[in-house]
Amino acid sequence: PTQPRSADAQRFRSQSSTVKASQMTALVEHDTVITFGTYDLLHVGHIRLLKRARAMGKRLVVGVSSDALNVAKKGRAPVYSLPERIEMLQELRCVDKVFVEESLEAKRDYVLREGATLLVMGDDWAGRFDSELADVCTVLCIPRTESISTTATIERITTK
Ligand code: C2G
Repeated sequence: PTQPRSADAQRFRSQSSTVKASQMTALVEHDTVITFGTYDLLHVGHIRLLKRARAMGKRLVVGVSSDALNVAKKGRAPVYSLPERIEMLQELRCVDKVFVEESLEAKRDYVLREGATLLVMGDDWAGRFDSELADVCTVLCIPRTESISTTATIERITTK
């Protein structure tokens, strides 16, 4: 479903003086925006990232990490299984398509396959993919939401 540009997008754009000149092309409206992640114990930090990414284009495609990839990335299995994580993401208004991300190294293939021209990630990934993907899409890393994470939530619950 296509949606009108949200107030969140307007706000983000109006803060664009914090975006480097090299990233200004990211502020042009894109057709397909892509992002990746595990999205385990879905929380407000994830939602804000997805909403902002969606606001930069006409559709948002999300590559959700397989359970095995999450073990490789974080050394533990996700709390929610892959089918559960896919189902929740698919129900979000800001998400148009979900596919499984099997490997961190396959970004170029995913970007080309999905026809994405903009990759948006949280700034914990800043500088990781920019040069590698520069010829296929624009890469934009946006600020993470402070003081919330899946890992911190797990710790909070398990230490009580
Ligand atoms: N995120 C955020 N604020 C938080 C937590 C997460 O903006 N407080 C963002 C992350 O920066 C990422 C997305 O939400 O862009 C998904 O986060 P994770 O589920 O932790 O996924 P991650 O391990 O970063 O996986 O190929 C790249 C990886 O698969 C990304």
